[in-house]
Amino acid sequence: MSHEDYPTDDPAVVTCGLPYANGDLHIGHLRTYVGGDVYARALEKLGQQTAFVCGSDMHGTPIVVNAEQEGVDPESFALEWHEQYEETFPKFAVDFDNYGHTHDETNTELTLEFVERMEAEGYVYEKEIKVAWDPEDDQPLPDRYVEGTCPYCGSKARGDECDEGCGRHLEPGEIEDPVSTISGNPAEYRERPHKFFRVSDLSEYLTEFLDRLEGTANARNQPRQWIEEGLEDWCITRDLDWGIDYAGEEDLVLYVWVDAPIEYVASTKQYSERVGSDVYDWEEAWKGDGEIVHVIGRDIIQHHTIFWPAMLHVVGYDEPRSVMASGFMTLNGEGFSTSRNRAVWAQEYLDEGFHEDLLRYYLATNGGFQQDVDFSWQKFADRVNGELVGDLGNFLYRSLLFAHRNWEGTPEADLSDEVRAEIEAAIDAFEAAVNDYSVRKLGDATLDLARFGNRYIQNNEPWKLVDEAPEAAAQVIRDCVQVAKAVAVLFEPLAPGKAESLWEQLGEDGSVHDAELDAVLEAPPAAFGTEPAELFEGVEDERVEELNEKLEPRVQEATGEDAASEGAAETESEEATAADSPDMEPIADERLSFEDFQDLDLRVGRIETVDPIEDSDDLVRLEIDIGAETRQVVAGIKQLHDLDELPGEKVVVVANLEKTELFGVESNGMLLAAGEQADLLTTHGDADPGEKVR
Ligand code: B3M
Ligand code: ZN
Repeated sequence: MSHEDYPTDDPAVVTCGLPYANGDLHIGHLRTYVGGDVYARALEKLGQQTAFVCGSDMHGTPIVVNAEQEGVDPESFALEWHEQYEETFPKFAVDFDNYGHTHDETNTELTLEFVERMEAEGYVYEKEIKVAWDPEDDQPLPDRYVEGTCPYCGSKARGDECDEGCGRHLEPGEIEDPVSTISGNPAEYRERPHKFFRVSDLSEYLTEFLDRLEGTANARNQPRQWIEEGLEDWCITRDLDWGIDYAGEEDLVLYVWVDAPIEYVASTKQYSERVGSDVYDWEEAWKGDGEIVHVIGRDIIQHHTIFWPAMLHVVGYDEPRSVMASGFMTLNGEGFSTSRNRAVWAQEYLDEGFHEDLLRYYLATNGGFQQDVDFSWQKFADRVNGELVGDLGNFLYRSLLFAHRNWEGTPEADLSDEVRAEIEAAIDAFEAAVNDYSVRKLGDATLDLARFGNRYIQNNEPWKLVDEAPEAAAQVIRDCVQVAKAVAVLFEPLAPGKAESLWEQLGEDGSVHDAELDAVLEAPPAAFGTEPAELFEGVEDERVEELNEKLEPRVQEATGEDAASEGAAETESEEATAADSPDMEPIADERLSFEDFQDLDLRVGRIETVDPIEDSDDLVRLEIDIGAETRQVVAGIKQLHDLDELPGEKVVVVANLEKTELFGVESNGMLLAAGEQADLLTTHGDADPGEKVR
């Protein structure tokens, strides 16, 4: 990969996957929007010109099927949700520069241009294919109108995606044993003429593209495999009334996945038209040399790394520089479910009175971006109390209050070299995190600095110095105020509201949003703006109990329904849980004695280094601190994790397993992991490396 580091001289576009305008948003949905927002803000901190855009996805069967169930027309149904999303995102400080939708004029026009161009370049052809049909209702059953079995992995699948199994996009006619989701009738297949995009011709281009692509590792590894298996052409039309009409074909609309990503361009164009192309030029971004960054959920990697770059390539637009694909979110260990109310809703979170920044922090930093993340009120409280209140809030409050009481603001002194170096290191870490596409490391950059601040004030004890050596005390506190200012700037992408309050407390002018990294080391004003106040409020145990009591009945009911409706229709990809899976391994009948279990020596470990083993597709060599010693362990996680994100992670290691050798490398222990994505087992409290797991 030969891209220049950020900031570059070219305009950047950061996009988030378009939400289907068809239902309430829950906090699981927010993960990619918060991730995108944090990333876009961080780029701006570096001075990179950035447009952060998104829009509602108004077309396709996800909308039609839901609208039909409610007895309303798809357009007004989708528009209503669109307006709601437009209001909801800013409440979480997800501030898109433009939020459009796929049914507006800009997108419709651009989409028609794209398709015309694809045709003109010879990439579109017509073919008779079999499409699912309801013989009783005599109507076609595109995409989410059918359910059946995935031809690739045998899992239950719906319409155009294998949402509970291998995650593949499914072409019309591919799903086996199709059944109508509307009538429950078994579907038959009928021949219909459809349009196809010759993606199979682009394997070579796409292979090279993937070698250049930055972002999370999952966004490169999965598609490489798909290309190796051979790319099929892509059906780009559907027998449907709702969507963008396919020019010249009365009964056909474009497949929703054609016009949806084009909204990224349309939304940028709308932004450009609003602010003027001298401020932001969408054409330079999309047809010149833009830095295009797509932030998505991992279930739509194929669309963003195969179909979309293929389209962009054919029409002569810039290819994405990066795709950041997040892992899934679970709630108390299981999938969110909109239809079964197994969720903490976005609005509900706010109604509980929590500041949006707490959730932003949790979502952005609880694990690497491509790792699956679980939410529970307890874990949320632990992170808020431990890091935001304990590390960050504590440092800020104690140092600023002390400054205020003794000097009524920032004491006069020069910033010490030691602290300057520490702040410079935090700036470097911030820049590295942006170039690594790691929102979690962005958080670490600030938290590590705050932890340093706490140690610094603790070791120097200015409260002891203030009477006898006031100058020495002034020096320490002057340093601390600079650290506080650095925190305000560096933490703004994650916690814009809280950073703004801190900025005001420090007496700074303007908005911290507009402050770039070079402001970090500028001297803070002498007088504070407001009396220091605690920035973060802790979440008490009783509060957690109360929140759990509210959530628990819903979770249980949804889980109960799960069991009752086994094999019945699922409608959401996020509902995929291991418990639903038809091929879940049965629990062994034979029992193990407690003594036998005790023979297993399981230890908490902390990953120190991770190196891919060359020539092996899957294996990596890890060094893991297990307390008494550091162990070398070989594990098959190369494709499944962003290796850069792993150092520092706590894991569970089988410490008394016989040594073995894999690819010529000794493995002295085993990492515990669950599921096909090798979700690594960890601990959630303060267990140190070396602690026994019982
Ligand atoms: N509307 C939602 C999803 O499948 C879909 C994203 C479109 S992004 C161009 O997650
Ligand atoms: Zn499958």
